[in-house]
Amino acid sequence: MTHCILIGAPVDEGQRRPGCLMGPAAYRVAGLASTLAALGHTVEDRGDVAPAPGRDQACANPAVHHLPEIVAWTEALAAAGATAMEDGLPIFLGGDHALALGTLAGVAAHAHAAGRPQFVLWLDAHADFHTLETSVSGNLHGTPMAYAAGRPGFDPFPPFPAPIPAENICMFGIRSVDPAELSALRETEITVNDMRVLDEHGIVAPLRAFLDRVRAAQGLLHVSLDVDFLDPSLAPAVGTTVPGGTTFREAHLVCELLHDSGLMTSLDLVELNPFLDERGRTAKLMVDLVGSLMGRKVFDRPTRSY
Ligand code: 4U7
Ligand code: MN
Ligand code: MN
Ligand code: MN
Repeated sequence: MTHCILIGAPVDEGQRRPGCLMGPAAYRVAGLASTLAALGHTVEDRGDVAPAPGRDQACANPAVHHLPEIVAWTEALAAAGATAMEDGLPIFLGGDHALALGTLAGVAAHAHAAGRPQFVLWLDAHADFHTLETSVSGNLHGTPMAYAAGRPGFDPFPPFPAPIPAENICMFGIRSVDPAELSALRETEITVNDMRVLDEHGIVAPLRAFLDRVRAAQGLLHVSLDVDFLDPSLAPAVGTTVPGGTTFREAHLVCELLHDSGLMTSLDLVELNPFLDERGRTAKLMVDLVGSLMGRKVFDRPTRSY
């Protein structure tokens, strides 16, 4: 039994297609709390985080937009995240992926204070490894992983509390990386399991290898699940569709293996844009994936399985 803490993060300013701000409401309507309760967990909904008003921020890259708002979100979500880590398992309901600038800062600060290494599992079509200088779109939802890894170029933001070592970061589902991200990633030891890796080796062996490392280090594990990790044919409610994403079963299997590992300590659900959904199917799929993450299964193992 886990104490699940729902934290709404209706961030919409990290990209240019309005609608992600409706994400927390859509997860609530799709039955996230009752799904968790039915699995035997306790659920505390802390409502939506409200950021302070943005302060003017200087930025050399003219493409970057809504920087004051995203800095304010980062501060508010880092505080909410670090507090929630004391009390249970925070589940951040996005909101676009810029919210992870704050959630990663919050969980990393908590891990640092607790003397535990922080790990990150990044489930996304994109690496989100831009700095404020390299972003071409200027959309800050493309930057959180770079901030958390301690890349320079985030001066307007609070200094990242305890940058996450590259060896502790693992990405799955990657299939759209910009040139500046690629050259930066090549300089790091971040594990990038792109779709080619998953096609060739399947999802199980690379995921187990990473989870074994988390366990051996007694690490805390933040999972950041971007809707576009899934193939857009399954999950249409997203602004940045990229073909060739994970299948229904691949996504559930990742969640099931994560549950069996018992290692996940915090979770982001990001990039859901309910305005683009088809009768709530993407919201419902995301809630079902959280069900798998939190222990739903057909048979309780160990049973005779085959
Ligand atoms: B998401 C992009 F150019 N790299 O920087 C950019 F391809 O949170 C996309 O993963 C970023 O959905 C996608 O704008 C951010 C683009
Ligand atoms: Mn993302
Ligand atoms: Mn993405
Ligand atoms: Mn997106």
